[in-house]
Amino acid sequence: MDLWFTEYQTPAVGLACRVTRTLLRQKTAYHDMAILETEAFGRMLVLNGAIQLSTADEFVYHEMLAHVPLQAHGRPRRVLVVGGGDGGTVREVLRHPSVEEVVLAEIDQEVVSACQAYLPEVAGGLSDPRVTLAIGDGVAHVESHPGSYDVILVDSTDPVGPATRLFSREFLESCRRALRPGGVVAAQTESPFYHREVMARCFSDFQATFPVTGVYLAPVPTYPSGLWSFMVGSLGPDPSRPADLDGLAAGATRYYTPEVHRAAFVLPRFVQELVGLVQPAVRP
Ligand code: AG3
Repeated sequence: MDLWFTEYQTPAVGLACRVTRTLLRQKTAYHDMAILETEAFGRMLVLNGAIQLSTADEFVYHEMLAHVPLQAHGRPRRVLVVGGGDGGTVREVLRHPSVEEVVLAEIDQEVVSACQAYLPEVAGGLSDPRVTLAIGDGVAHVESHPGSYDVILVDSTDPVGPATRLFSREFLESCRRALRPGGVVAAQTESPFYHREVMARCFSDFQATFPVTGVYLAPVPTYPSGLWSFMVGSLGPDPSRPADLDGLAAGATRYYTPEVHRAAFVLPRFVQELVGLVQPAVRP
């Protein structure tokens, strides 16, 4: 039988993958969830039709969401992950020797359980003694923890449904208040090809909220357009520079290196224009 899953990334574009096994299909309170085995990308977590990760390329996304802000901070001890119920971001955070506690504020317990069952290489870190699971509303968690975290990582789904509030200026404000001095916030902020308005609005919100901000990019083949963006807001450290400390063991990562960290902030002209870092050029 020839089974295919297609994510419709726009009404006119889809990414179609041949499915060798459907491991799970479940309706939760928040998501229509599937875990699929695909021929091209390994296992995949799909929520409401959108690919959240594949075991072939999740390392790029999770390493870049976690290590850029953690390395910029230098000595993170308490870290919050909002969303990210698959555990991939937490797994990367745990690689930092200075980290003492990671809190995962995820709204959907069923996503956590499914990933623990079917994606152990992604979710395995969730049983680490340094990890606390806070199942519930991430916005409420951030609001009720002022001055608590060195680094906050927003590992959300697309800005539709439950995740919409994670893309609001009020939420960023609460994140700033939840930071300790010198703290850093990073968020996944969609594709510069398909989500220009989201990126433009998000970056102006970051700039209005944090004294130091940055935008960086990484390739994620299974996400819409394959080019993904992240934004970072800092109360002190320059986010584009890894602190001069030997935080990560050499060889612990497959995508992230200090050189990749700095290079990821070098933006193509059209991305600089769309987030307002340069004036749009007048082109013939
Ligand atoms: N969160 C970002 C997924 C966005 C992908 N969008 C899409 N496929 N339409 C990923 C969660 C992984 N921890």
